[in-house]
Amino acid sequence: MITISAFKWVPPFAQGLVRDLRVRWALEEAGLPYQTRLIDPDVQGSSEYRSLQPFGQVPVFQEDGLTLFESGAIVLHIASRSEVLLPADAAGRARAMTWVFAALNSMEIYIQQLAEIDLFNADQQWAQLHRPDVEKAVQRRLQELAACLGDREYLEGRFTVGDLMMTTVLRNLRHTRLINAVPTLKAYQERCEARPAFQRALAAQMEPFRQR
Ligand SMILES: N[C@@H](CCC(=O)N[C@@H](CS)C(=O)NCC(=O)O)C(=O)O
Repeated sequence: MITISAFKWVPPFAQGLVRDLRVRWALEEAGLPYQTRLIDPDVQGSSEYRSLQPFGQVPVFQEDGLTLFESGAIVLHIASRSEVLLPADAAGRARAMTWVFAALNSMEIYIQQLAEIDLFNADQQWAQLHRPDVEKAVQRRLQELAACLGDREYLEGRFTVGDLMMTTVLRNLRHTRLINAVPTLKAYQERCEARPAFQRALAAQMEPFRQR
């Protein structure tokens, strides 16, 4: 049985954003059952957990003696087992994987900077000075992504793991109006998040938070 790690609890601003969401979503799309290991800060700091995830973060993926960390690597590993996530043809697979890296390397690095400023450092002077430039960089990337998407439903025409990763990255802007300002992306994100597999993944992440 696949086991993934996730947090027992996170503050409301992070609920629905924690990176086990993308792994849960991939597992749901692939139809692979899984169980969760819910952890807290004590476990995060333990040598046992660090031996699975060197940085003490979630998610960790475990199955039959294989342990993986880094949500991108985990999601690609899951995707390799499902044509829902990765097309059968080699070129299609390569293009879908390219979008996973684009989401993580060309979008998330900017979006994460904005989230760090707004959610963790809003009262710091350096953050206030830096924010306009970071917001501009995010806006530029969003416009470029929207231009590339054009009037297609998904980045490769059909849904792939690239859309899954891109959607989870775009969600980190939910505290802003930046996605709303780009109607193509707003519709794209809504389309991806309407997938039943996403809804199941989100409900599963939120479940333990509600119990507290
Ligand atoms: N690059 C890693 C980042 C993982 C990550 O940032 N996880 C966050 C939750 S979304 C975490 O565990 N934060 C707690 C910490 O860093 O101590 C991945 O994609 O798996």
